[in-house]
Amino acid sequence: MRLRFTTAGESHGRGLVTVVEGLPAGLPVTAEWVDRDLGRRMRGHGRGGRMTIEQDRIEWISGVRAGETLGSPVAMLIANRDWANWQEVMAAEAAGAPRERRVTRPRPGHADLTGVLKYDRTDARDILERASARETAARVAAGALARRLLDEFGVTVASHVVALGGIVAGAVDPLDAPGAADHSPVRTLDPEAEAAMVQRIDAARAAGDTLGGVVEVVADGLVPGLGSHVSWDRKLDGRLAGMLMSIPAVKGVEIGLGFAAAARPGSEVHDPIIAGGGHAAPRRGGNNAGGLEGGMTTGEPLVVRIAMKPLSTLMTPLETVDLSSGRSARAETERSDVTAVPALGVVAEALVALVLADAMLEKFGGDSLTEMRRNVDGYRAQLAARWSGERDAAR
Ligand code: EPS
Repeated sequence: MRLRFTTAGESHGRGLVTVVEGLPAGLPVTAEWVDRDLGRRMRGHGRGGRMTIEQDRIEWISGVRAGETLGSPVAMLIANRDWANWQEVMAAEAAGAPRERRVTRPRPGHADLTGVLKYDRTDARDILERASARETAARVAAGALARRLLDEFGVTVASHVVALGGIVAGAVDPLDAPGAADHSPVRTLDPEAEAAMVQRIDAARAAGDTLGGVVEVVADGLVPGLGSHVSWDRKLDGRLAGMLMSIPAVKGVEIGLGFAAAARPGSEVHDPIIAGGGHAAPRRGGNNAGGLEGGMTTGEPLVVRIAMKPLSTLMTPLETVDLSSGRSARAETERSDVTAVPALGVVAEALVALVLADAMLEKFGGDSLTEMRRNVDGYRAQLAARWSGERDAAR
């Protein structure tokens, strides 16, 4: 792995920290660029009260000077504004003081119960503070830097909601409407479905319930050959699926036609390769593969769908056990969202950008952006030469 990142921070602690290592030197970056994605993650109909408290933005800690990366680890801090209300509860050192706001009624579906068993805790807050999807803000900050690198090479990553609470949006190619999803309260591109999704969220809120859904991420402008067929851990399909499955509440990932391909004969699945004739590169007669063949990008748009289960904090709580008495109880009703599916798209974009930037760095290396650009240009020229016949002539 060339581009590594790690995050630290509890949901109601002082803040979230992100460290990104492996970016080339000389990449122009601004806090505004990162904050734009942080802002996009916070929006969406169905979000809870926390998003009215926070104004997520980063503070550079290291790795950037005069607006450019140095090639050293980039560290960023996102302060939690809510920390002001939680300082006593979340204090690192509270000698002898009784713990406040203990959570002893674990929420089915959350990390609460298994976490307290595994980490030998009596207060599930010790688990939920880190299991909270608040951590995804730190990943979005890392992803914004990856997106900045991809942007230098004309690669774009976008997303839209294709299903929410069982309402399915009509098929739209997000590449035809760049940025349009950000104008929808549920980040969908189908206005009819949008109205129905908003209604369903309102009904779920009234019922104290939560909703899941499906988002699609599309990356365009990729060179063919990112990832590799040669070893399992270099296959891009697996790297994308693993990364996306690590998002809280995500239960499924599909690439291209995904599960639907399993029901079709091969003749209706594989995208024909159509000769360009003469000096033109061949083109593909479709993109059921979702831009990946043999664990490598084909150069067609990368299309990934991600399914999220409904959030596990229900305001009409489910049955659980009280850890302090061992008796049956109703689960904790910690503040939460009705749905975070619109935000999921922004988080998934960030993680797809991180995987793609890592694959770009693996193929094109480079300590500096200049060096990386030279390598990318060289590869592009090599590919172009193949179809022009120059390469064969030179052999
Ligand atoms: C989130 C912040 C959290 C939750 C949500 C995601 O803030 P708080 O717990 O203070 O309300 O709104 O977390 C969950 C849904 C969860 O299950 O953990 C955020 O910043 O995205």
